[in-house]
Amino acid sequence: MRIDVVTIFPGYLAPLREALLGRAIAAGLIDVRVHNLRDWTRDVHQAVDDAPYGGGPGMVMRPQVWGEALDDVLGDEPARLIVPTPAGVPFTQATARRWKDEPRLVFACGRYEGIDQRVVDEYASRMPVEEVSIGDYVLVGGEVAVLVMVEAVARLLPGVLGNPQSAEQDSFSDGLLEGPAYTRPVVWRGREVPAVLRSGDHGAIARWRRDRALERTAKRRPDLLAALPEDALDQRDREF
Ligand code: 6GU
Repeated sequence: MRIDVVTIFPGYLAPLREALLGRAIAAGLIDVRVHNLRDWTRDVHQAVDDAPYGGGPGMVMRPQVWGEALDDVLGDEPARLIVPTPAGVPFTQATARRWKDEPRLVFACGRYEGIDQRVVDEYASRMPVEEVSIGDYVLVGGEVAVLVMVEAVARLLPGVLGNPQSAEQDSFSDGLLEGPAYTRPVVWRGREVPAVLRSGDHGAIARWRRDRALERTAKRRPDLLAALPEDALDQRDREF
């Protein structure tokens, strides 16, 4: 998968080269290219923003510089354009699953009060464009949201995770939060690892894990339980 990020703070994306993502890049599984929006300014001040029409606080990113940058970065390789914004549609695990099969994602990071809306409207007339938010809080710009989204997508790509089963068994993959996990020693500060996990009874372990996942989801995310499809819970789940 090829990933392009256009931003006025390229340094913000440096963590993409660390750890799991860094290894995926080094292994050639993803090709990440970060571009500085200011490279496409033509004025001496390299201005990327201007005052909003209609008044109000903050600044809006100018359409000309975005248009030139995106025309160059997009070239003629088909891509999906992603615009991170707190005013976007929520990014979820389902979004990550949908994007993982795309050959190319291009992220346009806005700062200030956002990018002139005509940029989104213009590119939406030629290609798939999505304005997405990573949660109900406001960040200073889209860069951190891009780190979040790229990591969520990249770990679903074949060969990126050491054990592909981890991606399948995660929180959200079955619509429930994952329950607690334990490792050695059996007793730590007087706290014991639940006996069932040491029993070797795989059926009992699976049932216990399912119950803890249901319990945790009911307590922390009742909205997720309510949203499960009709057939997601079996009789035994309901009894729990
Ligand atoms: Cl994608 N961008 C910004 N600036 N703030 C956010 C966000 C994105 N998602 C949640 N808050």
